Parts: sequence; structure tokens; C-alpha cells
Amino acid sequence: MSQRLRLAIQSSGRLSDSTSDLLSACGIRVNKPDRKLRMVSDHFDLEVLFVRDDDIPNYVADGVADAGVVGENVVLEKNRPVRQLDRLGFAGCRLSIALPKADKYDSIQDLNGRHIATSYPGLLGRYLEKHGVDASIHMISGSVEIAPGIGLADGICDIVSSGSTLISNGLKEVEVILRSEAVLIASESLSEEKQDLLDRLRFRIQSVLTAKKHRYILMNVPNAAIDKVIDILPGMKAPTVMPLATEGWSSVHSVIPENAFWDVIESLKEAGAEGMLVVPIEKMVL
Ligand code: PRT
Ligand code: ZN
Repeated sequence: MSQRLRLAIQSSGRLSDSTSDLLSACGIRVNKPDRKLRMVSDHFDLEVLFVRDDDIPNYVADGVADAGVVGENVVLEKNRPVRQLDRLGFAGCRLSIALPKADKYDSIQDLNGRHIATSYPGLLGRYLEKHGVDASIHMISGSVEIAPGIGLADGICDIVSSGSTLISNGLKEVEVILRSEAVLIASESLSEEKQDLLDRLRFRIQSVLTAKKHRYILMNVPNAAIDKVIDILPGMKAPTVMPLATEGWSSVHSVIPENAFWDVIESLKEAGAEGMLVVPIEKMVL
């Protein structure tokens, strides 16, 4: 019987929908069966384990799962021997230290002698040590942001995304320890067969992520302006140029990085391009 790759993903929480969406874009449908912790994929030799995110690095390090999708913050906090492979472009957040708004803060040395509440004692401890700060760490597992308000700590170290939780608790972000997002991790030793499956999965993931970062652009260009337009386009290779039914005009097609989008559009317009269409790309294989 052929082996299946065992992938651990979050059962329910901030990572679960985006993880299922990514897998589904890779041709792997993931529907968590009611009350079951495991499902076998029909379209890929894959078995999915639905677990709590905190357990994912442990499962992968202990060989219960071959790979997993989890926040980089959790991987680094658990500090288990796993391979961190790809950043997946969702669940972006930071792990930050925050203090009451009114507190004076000029440099990290202002944390000396403070009590900081966190669910990330490992990452916080290493960060403070690296900066030669002597502060005490108070480990709590939930509602960290209320700790200063109830007199449990002077400050906190927690995940921040929009920042509104900090603001509503009268706190300000003073240090960013880590910028995190969901990552793919894998066991350090996999059989050749499982490594092949993992490589195939990563290839699909890369095609989906690369596609998300690009747009397909089509436009009409007067023939006299084609050279100028081609110079502007930061495409993968030479763009496609096809004659239009209207004499003296061509249709130009290319792929552009999403982050260059507005600058490129403005320059193309100035160069004489008209009727621009910009469409998302579903998969991109380079
Ligand atoms: O039940 P399980 O243990 O599986 O899940 P969990 O409750 O431990 O984790 P979950 O689902 O809340 O988060 C999973 C992962 O999502 C985290 O490990 C991060 O990598 C990532 N992530 C992204 C976040 C946030 N954004 C986030 N905003 N994790 C938590 N938060 C919390 C944060 O703890 C704080 O309470 O949201 C609040 C801050 O949000 P803002 O927007 O107000 O700043
Ligand atoms: Zn968790």
C-alpha cells in the first residue's frame, strides 16, 4: 500500500479556514468530518489530522504527523526540532511587548525590573536575554491583555494584529519581537516516498502563492508605443503582442507582480496604453 503524508492542521481557530482554502486551491478538499480528528483526502495521498495549533510542532517533531500548518510564533515558541519550510501568506501578526499607555518608554532598558505577563515565555525570555534586560516573566495562558489592568503585571507580551485589543485595554506596543505568519513545517526525517509527497504538495502551494502575488494584464496599445510599453512591463518573459482588428493597434498581454501594480498601470497609461484589463491568476507554474 502506498504511504500517505500526514498533515496536521488547526481544528478550529484563526488558521483553519485559510488552511482549508489553501489546500483546496491545491486540489485537496478538506472537510472536517463531524467530531472526527482525521480525514483521508480523495485527491492526494494525504491524511489530515485536525488538532489544536499548540500541539502541531510537537506532533511533527514526535513523528505523529509528517508535516503541519501553524503560526511561526508557535513553532518558535515550542522550539522543537522540525524543518520550517514555506511562509504561507496568511494569519499575519506580530508578537509584541506592550505597556500601559502612560508609561515612559525610551528604550528596551526601561523594561528592567518589570513583570511581564505572556503565553510566550520562551520567545520573550530569549529576546530579553539577547538585549541584556532583567525582567520577570509571568506565564498566563489566556486574556493576557487584561493583566496590567488588574495589577497582575506591569506589561504584556502577546500577539497583535490590528492593535485594537491593546488600545481597548489602555496599552501601547513598545517592542516587536517577531513578525509571524502561517508556515508549513515538516519532520526532519521522512521516508523517500513521504518526502516526494511533501515536495509535490509544496510545488502546488508555491503555484498558488505565486499566482496570488501576480496579475494578468491585457491592454490595447498603438503600434508606435509598443516598445515603450514593453520596457515598462516587469513581466516574466517578453509579453505577448497580437494585432487588433483596428489598423495600427495591438493587444499586449503580460503578467505583473501585484505590488508593482499601480505604478505600472500609471506608466502604461502615460505611454499610450488603453482599455486595460487586470485579472487574477489562479495558478502559476514557473
Ligand atoms: O484552539 P487553538 O489552540 O487551536 O487556537 P488558539 O486559540 O491558540 O489560536 P488562534 O486560533 O487564536 O490563533 C492561531 C494563530 O493565528 C496564532 O498562533 C497566530 O499565529 C495567528 N494570529 C493572527 C493571531 C492573531 N492574528 C490575533 N490577532 N492569534 C491571536 N490573535 C489574538 C491575540 O492573542 C490578541 O488577543 O487577537 C488579539 C489581538 O488582535 P488585534 O487585532 O486586536 O490586535
Ligand atoms: Zn492554541
